[in-house]
Amino acid sequence: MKTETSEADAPVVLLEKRDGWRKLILNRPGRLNSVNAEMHSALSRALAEVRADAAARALLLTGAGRAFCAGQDLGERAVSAAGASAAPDLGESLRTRYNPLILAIAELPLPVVCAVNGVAAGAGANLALACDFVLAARSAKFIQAFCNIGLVPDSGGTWFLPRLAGSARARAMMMLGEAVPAETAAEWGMIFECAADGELSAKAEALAERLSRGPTLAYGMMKRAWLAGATNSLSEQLALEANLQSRAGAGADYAEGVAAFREKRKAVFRGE
Ligand code: T3D
Repeated sequence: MKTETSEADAPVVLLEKRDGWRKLILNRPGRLNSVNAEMHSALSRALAEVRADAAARALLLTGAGRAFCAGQDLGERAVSAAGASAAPDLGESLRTRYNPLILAIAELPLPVVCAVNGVAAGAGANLALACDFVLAARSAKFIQAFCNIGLVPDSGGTWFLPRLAGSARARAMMMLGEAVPAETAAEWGMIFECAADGELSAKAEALAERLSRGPTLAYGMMKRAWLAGATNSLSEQLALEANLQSRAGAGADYAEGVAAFREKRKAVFRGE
């Protein structure tokens, strides 16, 4: 278990090792897991650790306590503003902290499951949407809270949200800043699934475990293709698919998958 310690000596991020997958927990429950500078550093290190870990084939992200994540720690912003002659450059904060965090998740060559255990607001909502599977507890809600404090949605919200929820719903969420319950988010296709509160953790863990036994190399390439598909022309995307399939087809998992099909047994993928 990783122990990134805060001033109060509480670990702000926990990284737990499971058989074939890793569990990353945002752990500032008293501040609804809002993200301060210390948590940014800890998350960055934890994600780099997962990426370098050859035994990690899926990642589960969740929050401790009653919230998933309330976005930027606004207490930290108040301190910065009071101590500075000019307002802090929030663009710089995005460039150096939030943007690398979102890219680290979107470009992690492993499936990322997000278990939204409670409210997900501001950058916290968009952190969830950057993951490959979002499961949310029935009592959870998603809030594009930025407009409530005079900001523009960030952390990929203007990119992910219209693609997932559709333009009309994305605009309403962003401009009204109202809470969207987990059940509605699932109906809209904004998230994968809404689960009973008491079942969320087990469902998300079972999914991470299942994914950790899948064709990891192919999963990583799927993520690349999805990202590239947002801007590629059809012919560019077809060319990319052909390149990725060359690599997948040369992999051990393809050989195993075809052999298992022919032998009428379940494939045992090694992720290669
Ligand atoms: O600055 C940059 O770097 C740019 C990037 C910005 C990215 C962003 O994420 S901007 C958006 C920041 N987030 C928000 O605006 C959300 C603020 N929080 C809320 O709107 C509400 O707290 C929630 C809707 C999330 C939850 O409401 P509720 O009623 O369940 O809880 P609460 O009572 O409001 O909060 C409980 C405690 O957590 C409370 O502290 P207290 O009074 O018990 O001492 C509250 O102040 C604290 N808290 C909640 N959110 C934050 C927070 N503390 C610091 N930062 C927060 N974001």
